[in-house]
Amino acid sequence: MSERTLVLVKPDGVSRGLVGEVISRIERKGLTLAALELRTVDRATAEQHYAEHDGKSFYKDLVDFITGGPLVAMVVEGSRAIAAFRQLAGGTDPVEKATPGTIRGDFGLEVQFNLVHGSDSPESAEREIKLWFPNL
Ligand code: RTP
Ligand code: MG
Repeated sequence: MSERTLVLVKPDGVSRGLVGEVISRIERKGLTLAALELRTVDRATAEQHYAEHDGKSFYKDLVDFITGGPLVAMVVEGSRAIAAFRQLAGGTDPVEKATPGTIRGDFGLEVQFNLVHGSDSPESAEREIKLWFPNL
């Protein structure tokens, strides 16, 4: 059964020229693109996207960072797409958690600059796809 997930190449991934690398890994895994757009996100959208982290110590830095430059938002589709992309991304901390062979493990050093986002559950995916691609 096919599933959809919301993937972001965050501003650090875009500025480092890793958009093609991320898309290539998604495609090689066997997942497909249902939507894709380069955009600079406004504060309200970023705050809704990361609402679960409101109040945490890193929340303001996270919203500042995600709104600080263009990012690539996409809807990725395929069998078990949510878990499959989280596997490609690797753990949140690129050094402590992500292993080599994952996007964060191969290209990241700092938890704030961990290059990509992927929805973490079917409920998150539905909410995030509605937020980023309301017409899809
Ligand atoms: P994401 O939502 O961006 O895909 O990342 P995630 O599920 O792996 O991690 P999550 O817990 O949802 O955290 C969201 C983002 O907040 C930043 N963060 N900073 N201790 C910290 O400074 C800290 N913890 C989390 C990361 O950029 C993380 O991706
Ligand atoms: Mg998350």
